Formats: sequence, C-alpha cells, structure tokens
Amino acid sequence: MAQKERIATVETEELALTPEEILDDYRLALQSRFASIVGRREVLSGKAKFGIFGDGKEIAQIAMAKAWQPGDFRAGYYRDQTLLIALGIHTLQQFFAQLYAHADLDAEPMTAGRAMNAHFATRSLNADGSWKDLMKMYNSSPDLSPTGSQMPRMVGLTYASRLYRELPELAPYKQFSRNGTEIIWGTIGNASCAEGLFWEAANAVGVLGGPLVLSIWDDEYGISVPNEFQIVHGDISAALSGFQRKPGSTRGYDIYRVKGWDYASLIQVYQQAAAVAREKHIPAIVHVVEMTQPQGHSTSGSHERYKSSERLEWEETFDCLAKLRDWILDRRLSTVEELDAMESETRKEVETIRRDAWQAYLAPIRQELEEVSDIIDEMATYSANTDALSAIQRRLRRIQNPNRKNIFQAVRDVLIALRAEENPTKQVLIDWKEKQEALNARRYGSHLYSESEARALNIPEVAPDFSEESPTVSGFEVLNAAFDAMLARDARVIAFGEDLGALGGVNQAFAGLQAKYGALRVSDTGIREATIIGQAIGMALRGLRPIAEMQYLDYVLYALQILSDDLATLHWRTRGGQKAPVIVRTRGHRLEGIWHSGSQLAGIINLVRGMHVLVPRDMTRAAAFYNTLLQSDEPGIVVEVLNGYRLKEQLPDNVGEITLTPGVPEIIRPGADVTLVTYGAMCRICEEATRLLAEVDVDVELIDVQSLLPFDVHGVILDSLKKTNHIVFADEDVPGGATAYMMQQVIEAQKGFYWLDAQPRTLTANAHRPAYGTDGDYFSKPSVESVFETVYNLMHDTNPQRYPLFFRQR
Ligand SMILES: Cc1ncc(C[n+]2csc(CCOP(=O)(O)OP(=O)(O)O)c2C)c(N)n1
Repeated sequence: MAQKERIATVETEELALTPEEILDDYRLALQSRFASIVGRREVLSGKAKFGIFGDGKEIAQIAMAKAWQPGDFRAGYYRDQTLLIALGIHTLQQFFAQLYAHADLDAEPMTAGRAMNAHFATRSLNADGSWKDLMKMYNSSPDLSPTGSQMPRMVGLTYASRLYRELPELAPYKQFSRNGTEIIWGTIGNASCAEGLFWEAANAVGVLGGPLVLSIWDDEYGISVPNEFQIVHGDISAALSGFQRKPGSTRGYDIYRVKGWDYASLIQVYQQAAAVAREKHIPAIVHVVEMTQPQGHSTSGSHERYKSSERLEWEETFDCLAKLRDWILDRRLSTVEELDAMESETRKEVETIRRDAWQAYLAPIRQELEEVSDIIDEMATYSANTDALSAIQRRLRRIQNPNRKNIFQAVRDVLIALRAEENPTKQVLIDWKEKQEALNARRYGSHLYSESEARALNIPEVAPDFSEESPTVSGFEVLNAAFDAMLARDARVIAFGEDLGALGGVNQAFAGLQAKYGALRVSDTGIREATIIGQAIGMALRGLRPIAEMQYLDYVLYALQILSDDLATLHWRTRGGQKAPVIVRTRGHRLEGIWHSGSQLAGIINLVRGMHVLVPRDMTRAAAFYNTLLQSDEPGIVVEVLNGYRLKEQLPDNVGEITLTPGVPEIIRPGADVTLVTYGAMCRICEEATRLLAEVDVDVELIDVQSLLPFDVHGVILDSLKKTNHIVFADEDVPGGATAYMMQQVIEAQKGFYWLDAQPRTLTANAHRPAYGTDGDYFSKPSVESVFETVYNLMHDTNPQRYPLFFRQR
C-alpha cells in the first residue's frame, strides 16, 4: 500500500504497545506541552528573549520517535522539541538552558547558547574534532531559522545512505553507516513548503532515491498567512501528487496523509514509511494535517489577531493532547482522576526543572557580579569618588536578572568615573575585564574555523617535484591527474555536479574518471546549485568527502544562501559539535558576457566567513589547494581561473601530494617601488603590466594573495609595503568589492597605513556587469593598460619629475 489516505482508528493491541507505554507517551507529551507553556511565560516575563515551541505537534513526534534507530539523522526545524525529548537526546533542563541562552556546553550541548531556542543539534565530534561513532547515536543535524533551509542538506544526508550501501569501498567506515540502513527524518512546516528550496530538494531526493522520511507539519498557517496563499490549492500533498512513486518503480515518493491528533494512525504510518525507506531506500512524505498551534506562532505575537474564533475553537477540540487523553479514556487505559493527577505532577516537575535550569544559568553570572562588586568595594576604600562607585554598585545590584552585559557596563562606568584617579585597585578591575573579555570571546566566538589538529592552516606545504620526465600539459590535465589521485587514495571522495559525470566537466578536469571510478564516485546532477551544496553538506556531515562543482562562479549565487546560512556557520553554531568539510569547486573571472565572467568575490567572502576561499592563479596551485582541503577538516571554495584550462603547465611528478597552505601570499615578482596585490586571473594581466612598467623605470613587487579567506596570515604584504611604501590592490570585482576587503586587511588590520607614502589605490572592474565581446570585456574590466596606468599614476603622484604623465590621469 503506497498511499494511506485515511487510516481507520485501530485498537491498541494492533499497536503492539502496553497501556503503560501509552501512558508514558501521554506523560511525555504533557511534559513537552508544559515546557512550551512555561517557556512562553519565561519570555513574556523577560527572562528569555524569544521563544518558539512545538506545542500542537507532540503526538506526531512521539509516534515518529518510535520508528527511529540509532544512526538515523534528523534535519528539521524549530517545532521538534518533543521528538528530541522522546529520543532522549534533549532533556527538559537543556530545553530551558537553550531558552535562556546558557552559553555553556555542559548546560546546553546543542549550540552552547549560540542559536536561539529550539535549534537542535547533536554532537558528532569529540572535543578534539574527531568523529564519534554516529551509529551509536540518534543524530540531529543543526537547525537554521531561515525557513526551508533544512531541505538542501536532506539531499546529502539521504544520498549518503545510498552511497554507504552501494559502494563496497565504503564498507570499512562503520562509524558512519550500517549498510545504508540509516533513515533521514526531515521535518518542515506547511508554509515553508512554498520555498524554492523545498521543491528543489524534494525533486532531487525523488531523482536520487534514498531513505528520507519527510514530515510536513501542517497547521494551515505560516505565521498569519493561511495555506491558500502558500500552496497551490492550499494542499501540499495534493500538489506533490506527481512525486508519487509509480507502481513497481523505486523512484519517487510514497506519500501519506495522516491527522496530527490521530495517535494510532501516526504510529502505523511512521512504522510503515520507515520500514520501506530503511529496507528499500524509497523515500516517503508524511503530510500531517489537522495540527494545531495552541500558543500561536511564537512569543512575538498572538494568533487571536488572525485566526477566527471558529478556528481557535476547532484547535482546542482537536488539540492532539486532548484527543489522546480522550482516546486513553475511551479505551479505559486510565481514569480521569489518574490523568488529572499525572497532569498536575508533570506540571510541577517541569516547573522544578525550569527553576534548576534558571539557577544554573544565573549562578556563574552572579558569581562574576560578586567578583566585580568586591573589586568595586575595595576600590572605594581608596577612592575620592565613593558616591559614584556606590551609585554604580546600587544600579548593578538592583538588576533582578543580571546578565554579563550589565556587569560590563558597570565596569565601564567605574573606569570612566575613576579615569583621573590613581587607585591601586584599578588595575585589578582592568585585569578582571580583560580576562572576562577573553573568556567571552571564546564563549561566543570560538570554532568559526576548525580548532583541531587537522585544520587547513596546519597542513604542511608540499612543493611540486619536477623532473626531466615531467610533461608539459594543458591546465585541465593537471587537475585531471590530481582528481584521479584523490579518488584513488580515498574512497570517501565523491565528486558531483552539472555535466561532471559522463562528460567529465565542462573543462574536462574529470574526463575519464567516471569510467574509472563508477557513476557513484563521479556523478552528474540536475541543475540545482543550492541542493548540490546541500548534497555536499549532508554527505560531509556523515563522514564523506564531497567535491561539489558549481559550473561557474556566477552561479554560486544560487547556492550562496545555503553556503552562508548553513555551511559557513555550521561548526561555529554547534560550538565545534559538527563539521562539514565540503570542497566547492568552481571557475570564474574570465569568459565572455554578463553571467560568465563575473568575479563576485566580495559578495562571497563576506557571506561565507567560516569557510576558506581560495583563488589560485593556475591549475597546479588549484590542485595543491584541493589536496590541502582534503587533508583538512574544513570547508572551502576553490575558484579556478576560467581561461587557464588550455594554458600549458608542467605536470608535477607528485601532483597527488602537493599542498599549499591557505593564507600565504606568493611574491610573483620582487620589486622596490610599488606593491601590486592581486589574485586569480588578474595575475597574468598584472605580470604583463609589470614588464611594461619596468621599461618605464617602475619596479613593481607583484603579490598573488592566493587565498582571500584566510588572508595573508603572516603579513607578507605588509613586509612588501614596508619596502615600497606604495600599494595598489587590483581585481575584477566591482569597485569597493574584494579590493576594499584586501585594503582593509593590509591598511587597517596589518596597520599598513604607517608605511604609506601615497594614497593606497584600488583597480577594479566597473560597477556594471561585464559587457559581451572582446571590447565589451576590455572596457568593463581591468586590462594590462589600466593596470599600467594605475600604477604609473601612483608613481607620478609621488615623483612627477621622474614619472611625467604621458596620458590623461584616470
Ligand atoms: C527565509 C525566511 N523567511 C521568513 C521567515 C520568518 N518566518 C519564520 S517562521 C515563518 C512561518 C513558517 O510557517 P510554517 O512553515 O508553516 O511553520 P510553522 O512555524 O507554522 O510550524 C516565517 C514566515 C524565516 N524565518 N525565514
């Protein structure tokens, strides 16, 4: 039976559950409901900032939890507290700790207070960044707030089960799979199904297959907007009917529709969907209708403003807890008195847990407050400003629920009040402040990048070896040899993208590799950039080493949201609890036309902090960066130079081993007069310009930054500037784009302004996109001539006698 339109009420015997187990389920649903109610109260009373809860969704999640097995993965959203509690991977105390933003991993192990409440994630990694045995755990990939953003990674999480089942070379990786029997449990709200990401991901899983069970929690609204404005005909499973699996086919979905208050049917549906998904790798969509939202969308508003009184009344009657209670009573599994007693006990229990969580949250803050208070007391004994100090003390002590910000404000006020006073205890306060600042920098900012031994900056550099036998080949052949070596060396390396499989990529770097390694190791995908990245994220979360290809840099924009919101923040927002070392391969800067020769690097680097962005100038360096990233445990983007595939390079004898450390610029040409900083395709243009500049007596030091994130970690560019005292930053991004970033790094962060004898310059493409054709390109982007003129102008400004202008100054 592929579709269960309506499942008739079944007797408890059919559920294979004892009355005790059913009553435990009811108790758990009550706990979760009371947690929502108490949580909302905590926000409204000012103890927490914001709350979003899973009330109205409890029973479906309890039913789902029964079908889970260790090794399974969740990719869901903020309504799923009951599922996590039912699985035993989230306690009520942790639920409240997260609500209070308790920034301590012991109290709040999911995000250490970094994500807002109801953003769930289990810890896949040990403290040293190494993998745990994911087969021994129930796993939850980390939630995001942007609606639908959990969808792209479902593609990869699900596909990973297929790969682990179908690729014999992955058999040794037992901590990641048990022959691909792991189900991916997706959840999404009805309204979020209007997002493009939902359709792209649902389609991709339909094409690829795999054990996804995707639940749609349908309470008929997206905040205040009803289904009729969200989904065609207002009915998501009807709209998805074309995704339904055809009889006898293994592609497409089994689609179920079940009521969110119908305990028995929910259990049956999840058992059935799970069995088929686990065994046959056939995905399922479970459209859970008639759900409610008793407290409204979140603590930010009240649903009485937009729901009719009939709807509110209906929600009360069809509340899943009320329905389960009636069901239990109908079957005489308990009595009214017993259930009432259970309710009041559970309510008290939740209150006690809440209080413990609050006290645990507050204790270290109070301790810090006491420390500051003691220091201020001591200061007062030596101070002429006792009035000011005691006013600050009083203000601080009056705060009922202090936070660290209040304490820091008081410290600042004290230091200002005593700014002109010699006070022996002042240094004690300054020391305290500095120590706490360092702790808070870690508390809120650690783990943006890997902190493990395997971080990319730790990978030792291996230079290319050349011998007399090293052939000179086209750039794409260097990459081809490098990818061949990676695929041969590591079974976890899986490459995919548009035209990557059969064709070997639009520039042939994977030519012949699908034939050699099979269609699962090197594969084609649909045209779906966001879910190509999602596919990579999901696979990497499960221990694989994906190389995901974006056909052109310009099309990375389709995937930028998911790169930015999910991949780049993932390690940081779990405080090192999860990692997704995805390698994104793309090519850019130089082809023809508006959408094939762009260089939107400022857009990218400023949105993907948490990833490496590498911009090698040739394919040997690109190969070295790929090898580095593969040895590391961090995600990165490598932008190959589009017009470099046919240029000749010598193939290193050790192309499979060469590595290049990110963040280390290379001086391409030493010089004394001016530092010219660039990267990627602009290196060749600048090289030619520097030759011409040398003819007119300008000695340029040309630097290839090679990596934008991280940027020049050892200050190579500053050392050059100290020598030349003149600097130009050049690239093909827009004015104020990545050149402005490089300038900020060198002039501000490296303090290059001390060494400047002239205004620093940037040379960029125009603000408009590159126009088509040779001349369109020439007059839109930097050229040898414009590099020459910019550098020469700078020298003219400094020394007009030596460098007279022979063209109009730009
Ligand atoms: C991309 C994005 N757009 C808008 C929002 C604001 N927002 C948060 S939840 C929500 C409604 C989601 O409704 P639904 O998917 O039905 O889930 P529910 O909250 O009802 O469970 C909206 C519009 C968001 N978080 N992300």
